[in-house]
Amino acid sequence: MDTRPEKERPHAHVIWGMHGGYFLTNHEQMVESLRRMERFLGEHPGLVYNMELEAYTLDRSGVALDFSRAHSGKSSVRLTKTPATKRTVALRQRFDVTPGTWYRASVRYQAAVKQGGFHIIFTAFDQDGRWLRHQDGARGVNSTADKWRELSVDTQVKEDTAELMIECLLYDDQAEGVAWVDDFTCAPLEKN
Ligand SMILES: [Ca+2]
Repeated sequence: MDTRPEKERPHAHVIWGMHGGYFLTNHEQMVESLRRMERFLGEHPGLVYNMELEAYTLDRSGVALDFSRAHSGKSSVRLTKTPATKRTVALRQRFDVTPGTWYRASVRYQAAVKQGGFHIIFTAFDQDGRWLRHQDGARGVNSTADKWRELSVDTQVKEDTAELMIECLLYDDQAEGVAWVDDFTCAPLEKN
């Protein structure tokens, strides 16, 4: 992840990694990565990616680039979800952390959600990669009326924690609607 101070960072974007997580990167790399992902998924139609978290399956078909809406650059990422048992649609990234450190995550979003909600949330894992807990999170509004809004949340790493995951998602599995996300960032806070 990009650990430079926020004022030194370019606008951040997300790309899908081989392990199913999302990385922060620049616009060009995100576009290229999503095109590769679309090709790959097109060639492997039966492939299903299982997340260990709450036994939820990440529904990759719900994630797409949208060049019709952008907070920065030329596009945003569109998350689309219909009610489906134990399936979720999310952008997420896991990263190593040091206990005591504060992190701030922020995302610009638009939402048109009929049921459930658009959330940003941190999840903690121990040194063996085991799920510990959800911790700080925030919920967006369900209708932004085509305007960009910001959602942000701070969290401090607890003593038992070796990794954090940050994600924005449509939750819960019965959620229905669309959210557009852009400039999704996560970085240590200056007060560390
Ligand atoms: Ca963008």
